[in-house]
Amino acid sequence: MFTNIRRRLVIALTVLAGALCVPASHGAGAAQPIVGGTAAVIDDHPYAVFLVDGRGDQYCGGAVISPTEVLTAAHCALAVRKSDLRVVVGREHVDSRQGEELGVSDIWVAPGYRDPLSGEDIAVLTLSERVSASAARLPDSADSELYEPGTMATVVGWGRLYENGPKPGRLHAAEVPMVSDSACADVFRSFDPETMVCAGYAEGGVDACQGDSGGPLLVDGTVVGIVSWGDGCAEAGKPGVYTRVSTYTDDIESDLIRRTGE
Ligand code: 4AZ
Repeated sequence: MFTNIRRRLVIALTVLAGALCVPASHGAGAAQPIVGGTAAVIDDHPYAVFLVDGRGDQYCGGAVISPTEVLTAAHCALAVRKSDLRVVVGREHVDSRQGEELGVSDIWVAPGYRDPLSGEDIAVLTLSERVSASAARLPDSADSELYEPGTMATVVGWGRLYENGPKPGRLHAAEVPMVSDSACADVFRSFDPETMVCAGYAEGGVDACQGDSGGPLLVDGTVVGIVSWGDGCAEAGKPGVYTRVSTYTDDIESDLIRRTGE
């Protein structure tokens, strides 16, 4: 009798453990968040913001870098009239009312920016009010170890689950390894190691995608990259291309000091 109960208990616990241990992945080929990532909690990425256009639609990402500044891609900052652009801070689900929405009082765009493929795809939005969300760190201009090929980085955003696929409507995060400049230059003729850096697996499967632009690529909480461009999403042999943030840290910090004295 006693052993029977014990055996049932063991069976019940085994079933329960099995249910709890189902992997988060949805099987090969299934659509996954960002591409190949998982749903993420805003409290784990409090610096992560999204940009909405005049119709209130999410179209890009960004990262809080100070109480009044958001880092994003130049092509995101210039896509919408400044008076229409709103920054949403602290909201995990696009359709919720969590967090806050702020206007933009000023936009700094890298002076040499023309289009993403030419590099310099970086901008700083000044928010109309201060936010309490904790900021992501900027890399030192000499922080080369964060860019070591193979270093694992996290990309977060509200973008598509696969090329031309649906948007999940919530924050997702994925892990990708940093790629060497020479490997990236072999793939993309317009790759510029001064202003860009690549990340992704040789076999593909994990990547940023449409709508993730402007969002951060982080190593240990430091924004090493900004989602900029790519050839499709998560294809084998085609890493994502990010703006190399360390090239601009001095520019961003001197601009910040000039305008806010902080
Ligand atoms: C985009 O269109 C986009 N796979 C962003 C990132 C990548 C591709 C496209 C990288 O916003």
